Amino acid sequence: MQRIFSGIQPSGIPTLGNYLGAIRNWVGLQGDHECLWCVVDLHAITVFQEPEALRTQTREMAAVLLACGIDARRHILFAQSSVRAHAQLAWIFNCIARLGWLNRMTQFKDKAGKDRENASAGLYVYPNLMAADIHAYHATRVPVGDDQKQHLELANDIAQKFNHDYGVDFFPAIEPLILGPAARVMSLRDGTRKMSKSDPSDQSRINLNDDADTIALKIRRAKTDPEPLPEHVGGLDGRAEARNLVGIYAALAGTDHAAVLGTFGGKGFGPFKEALAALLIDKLAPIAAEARRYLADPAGVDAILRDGASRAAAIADPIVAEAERLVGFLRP
Ligand code: AQP
Repeated sequence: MQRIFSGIQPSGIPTLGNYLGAIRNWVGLQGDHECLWCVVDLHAITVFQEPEALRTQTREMAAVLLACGIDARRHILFAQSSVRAHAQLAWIFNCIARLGWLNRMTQFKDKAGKDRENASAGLYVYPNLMAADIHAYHATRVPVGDDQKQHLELANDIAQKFNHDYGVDFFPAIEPLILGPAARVMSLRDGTRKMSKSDPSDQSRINLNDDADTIALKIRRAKTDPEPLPEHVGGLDGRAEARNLVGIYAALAGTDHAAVLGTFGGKGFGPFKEALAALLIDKLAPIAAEARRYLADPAGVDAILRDGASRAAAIADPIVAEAERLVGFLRP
């Protein structure tokens, strides 16, 4: 059985984008893989987080993952900072990765924006930590959104260089798993930007804990254009907001853009938005209710994370100890 590692940042409440691009696919992979699901708080602090908010968000993220169907008994759910091996291996990888490789990473350019000089050093070496997350477990498959493909290529380059420099065949190659029809969900306010949990505008996203009224209002206010929906998929070209809403409907209904346009094409956005809101509420309300049930017992969620961390460390510690031996650290 192949081992999977994937992570999600506790940098806010998880969104519909996180759900359709990642979490929903994770749940489906649990049947035939050995899975490690990680709330990546070390990654989250590459951008400043209020300490109390970070603690709360880490617990909330775990609760939402459990509510979505992540199975913490048969698999492992834990917070990244609780397993020291991630940071230990990341330092070694900081010394393996080349500046030229990191300079090509488009996510750093996107996230640092125009104010690069003021971005944290952690944001710059974020891909090295991500490589360590995966290689610390000798995981070979990583389900991610398509925006993360470049980071996985870098993780493979790091593994190859480590193996080459130390004359070993220690870190295996990893394979990205890009799943699902809605690989990229876009902002409700701007169809050219991805939906993000840290977007300053709450109206730009559906949060997995939004109640029915909030979902309905956000969809009603979602940006569109004055034309009716097209009857054919080609008519979505140049209409980023319409394409995004149709894509969300298709992903939630388990169908494709053409089938959605078969029903709603030629009509105005009004009835389509009403149907989309009803579908979202139908799919997301049970998740929000289940997450609330978990969060009513915060100590219970913390106990699940603690148990996950000790099982994760039992896998990662010997692998990272061997990497340290290969590098030449003396363990007197
Ligand atoms: N809009 C999206 N559409 C599809 N997939 C998405 N993912 C994130 N946003 C979308 C996928 O969710 C997984 C976890 O992401 P993350 O929390 O580690 O970081 P992120 O990609 O930076 O997500 P956010 O929501 O945009 O967080 P912030 O706002 O903190 O930067 C990944 O597999 C990602 O591809």
